[in-house]
Amino acid sequence: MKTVVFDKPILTGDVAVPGDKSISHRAVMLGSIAEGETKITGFLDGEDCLRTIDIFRQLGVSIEREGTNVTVDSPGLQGWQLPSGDLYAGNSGTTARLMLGILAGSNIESVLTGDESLSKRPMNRVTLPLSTMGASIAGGPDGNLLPLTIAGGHLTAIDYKMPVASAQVKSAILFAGLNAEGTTTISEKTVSRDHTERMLMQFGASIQVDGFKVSVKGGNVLHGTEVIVPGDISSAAFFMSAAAMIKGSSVTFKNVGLNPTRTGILDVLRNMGARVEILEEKNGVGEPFGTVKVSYGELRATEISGELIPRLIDELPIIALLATQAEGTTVIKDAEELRVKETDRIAAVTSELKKIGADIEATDDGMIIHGPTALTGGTLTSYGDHRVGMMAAIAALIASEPIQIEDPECIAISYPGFFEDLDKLAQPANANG
Ligand code: SPQ
Repeated sequence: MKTVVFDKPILTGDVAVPGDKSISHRAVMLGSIAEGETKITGFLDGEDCLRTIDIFRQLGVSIEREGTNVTVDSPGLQGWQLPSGDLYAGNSGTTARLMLGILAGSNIESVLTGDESLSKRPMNRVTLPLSTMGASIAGGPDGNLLPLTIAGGHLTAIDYKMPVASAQVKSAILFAGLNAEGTTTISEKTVSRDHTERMLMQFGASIQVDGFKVSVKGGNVLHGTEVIVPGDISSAAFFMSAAAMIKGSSVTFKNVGLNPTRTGILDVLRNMGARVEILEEKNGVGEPFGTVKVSYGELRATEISGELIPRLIDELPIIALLATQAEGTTVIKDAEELRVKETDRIAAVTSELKKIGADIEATDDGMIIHGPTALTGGTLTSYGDHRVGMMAAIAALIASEPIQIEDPECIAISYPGFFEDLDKLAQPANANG
């Protein structure tokens, strides 16, 4: 249990949030699939990404890590060794789903497991298309739940139309496609985060992106390279939202990822009336990044739906809190995917914000929030979900009484150092001049 009492009225200054979780996972995965050395800088040393490293070490890949610098030295996927035990993905959906695609095309037989939350999350969105490619995956009801046994073997390319907008499904099939006979093509209805596509190009895969379609040719050997991981905009979103809500606040985010498939939060902050300035934008190798300043503005309600949803899916818990401080009714819809995250985020966010006085209701595919409302204090649970835990901590900044957070440790899944950065940014009002 952690009690958060906000006794400094504004947030101001600079912060460099930790490395992007999605990009960190993929860098270790592709570094391990590729032959030779991959050097990663800015790696996220959060719990989820450490589970990905552990799995590849068990498969015989040499991975050395000094803080956020990681060196992967791999014989390539065909040279991996049989693991001596189960491969444990912990709480990480990305690790589990992407590993299924990778292992399906290897020559390894292994068992993939996860923690209690991950063992309830659906895997058949990945195991069904992989089975069509010829993958042998057994376990759970119809291959839907961990633990799953994967016997790697010969795969055949498919042409797959994605029923859900999911970067994890897309990435799992692309990874399987690397080792399949023929060219695998995936069509999305709405573009989801494209880090896998960008990184496959960096590692020398034969990949083509054409609007909503991605194709990868099987059989090419990948070679190790250098990956620079920018700061995670999904982590920055918590302090961006705090700065937008607290009068007098202004925070500058350095080296933060600005991939357009992830910047929906900036569009929402602008639409709601916060001040958002891109001070610098660079096109790094593979991923754009830059410096962003977010300052307080008088907030108004907005609607968040359709193609915007995949561009900010993980930011919806903090956006719901933001909406409690906006004038009018904010509607979030088309976000039923929130129900199958680390927890049911529609139910969790609604129940926790209601406890402290928010006027919020859950719908099947989103939330409706009437604002502005003054928030009181109380005990909030994270449900073991890092994004709900951080939302609770930011709620404490605007609540009239202290907020206790049950199970705050889960925040280290994506943002180790979250409370230290919060302490650094919190200032007495006169610090802003
Ligand atoms: O890895 P995990 O547990 O699935 O993490 C989450 C998160 O909030 O950190 C979702 F719970 O992020 C997903 C994200 O929602 C990470 C991700 C990726 O790296 O590919 C894609 C999104 O999931 P999906 O199901 O839409 O593909």
